Amino acid sequence: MSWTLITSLVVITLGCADAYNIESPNTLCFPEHFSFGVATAAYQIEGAWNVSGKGESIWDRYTHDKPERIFSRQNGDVTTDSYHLYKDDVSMLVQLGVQHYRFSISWPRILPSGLSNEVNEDGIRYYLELLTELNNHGITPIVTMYHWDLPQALQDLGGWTNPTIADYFVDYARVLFDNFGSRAKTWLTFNEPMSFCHDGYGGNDAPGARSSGFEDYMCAHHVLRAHGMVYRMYRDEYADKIDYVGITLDFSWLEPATTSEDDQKAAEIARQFYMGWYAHPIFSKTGDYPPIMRERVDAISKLQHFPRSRLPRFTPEEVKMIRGSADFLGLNHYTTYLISKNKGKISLLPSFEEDMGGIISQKKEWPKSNSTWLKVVPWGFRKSLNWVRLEYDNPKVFITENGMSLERGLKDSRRINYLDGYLKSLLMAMAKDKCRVYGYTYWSLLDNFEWTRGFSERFGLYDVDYESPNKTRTPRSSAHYFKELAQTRCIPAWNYTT
Ligand code: GBH
Repeated sequence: MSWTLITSLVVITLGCADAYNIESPNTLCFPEHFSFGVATAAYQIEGAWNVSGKGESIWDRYTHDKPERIFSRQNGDVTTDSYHLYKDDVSMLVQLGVQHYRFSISWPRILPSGLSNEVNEDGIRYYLELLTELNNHGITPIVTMYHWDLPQALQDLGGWTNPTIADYFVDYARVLFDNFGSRAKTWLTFNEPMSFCHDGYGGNDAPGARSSGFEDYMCAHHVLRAHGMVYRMYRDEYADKIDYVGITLDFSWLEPATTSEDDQKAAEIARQFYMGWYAHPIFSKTGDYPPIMRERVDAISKLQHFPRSRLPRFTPEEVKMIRGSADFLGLNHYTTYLISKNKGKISLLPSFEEDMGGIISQKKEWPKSNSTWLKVVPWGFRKSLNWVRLEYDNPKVFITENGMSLERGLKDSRRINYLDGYLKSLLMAMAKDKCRVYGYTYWSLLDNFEWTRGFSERFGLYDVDYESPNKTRTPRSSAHYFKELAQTRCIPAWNYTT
């Protein structure tokens, strides 16, 4: 069978809706063309941080220079070694019987200095081989261009706070479309700008700038410009080659802590700050930042004696360029938080949290995972999806991450329980509320390097033995559960107590 024929058979369908089968609790089924898959990211699984011409990324630099900021001084130098073992990964995908695989490309593996004048042929070879392997097995690739591993050379110029980075990102995207466009038809520009702008430039992730309410706003601004520019470039030059370009945003549900009007208002403002910051410019009818964010950051900047707002302004042309610049919304959803109104006085120090004006917490009774921030709250998924539906006129949504960490062990009934709850919540949002969701992606295929939390948190359907020379991967109970889900598209009736 020819290449193009194979890809057209397995292509992700963002176009048609099927009837649901949710009448009997024993047959909770997703539509026929709904796509199930799993996700990973380059820095978290590849290892091979300095081989065959790869450049240094900000996560290489950060984990090497500031090991005290990482759990147990660990790093991603080797991790699951998927650079060498990607064929093992693909055979696990085949075992699972998934329809798609979401992975990311390491920018410095392709362009060691970040710039497109020097392309690392070994980087091109690696991802071409991975894509060929996926295509040979009929697994649709969903490729993230940027999952946090910026070339260090670009960070030396200010990284995402430097306006010119948007041009370099467009150059990088062009190299990707030219080299991989014939084999990868669905692309995501960014993974969770909220995380890498707020936690990277405003906090403790690489580059660790800890400049909340200032550098995170600059980062978001240029990420949004870069995203819009890549989308327009694809529509102008690659529309015949590439099918879909979207962006992945992270949206935890934000529930008012009490029924008081203050807390209800604070929760809605928080949703606008956490989700609207990135989603409003792209998915709303009017474009630009959410009006409430503009209003609050402008006013608080003034109180703090800044001559201009800490939240940058788009030109009218930029508003137009960014508005509507996505074929679908990639949604990462893990957990839920409570919001209460912050009644304290505004300080003179810039901070995103004060600008947002809410205090974040979680209920003690919510079941725990092995990550401090992740509690099991399935109903928050349906609420998040409905908020997106109402706020942005029911956009096409693809779940690009959802999952849970546990301690080591192969019998992970608590993970199966998490999946059961969140999948039912998702199915209700689709079947009853008519949210337009086309696929679901579990994070993650296998245990991997969890950023500042090192290897201490395990999200995998497959366990990884980091001590063994070939990083042995072993399926957990949840892998068997997921296989049944992916193959039947119905939520398995599983015995959770075993
Ligand atoms: C995802 O982010 C990432 O896309 C993925 O790479 C990662 O492996 C996965 O989560 C699991 O962690 O440490 O208390 O400051 C999910 C959203 C936002 C969750 C930042 C952790 C930091 C909380 N993340 N958050 S804290």
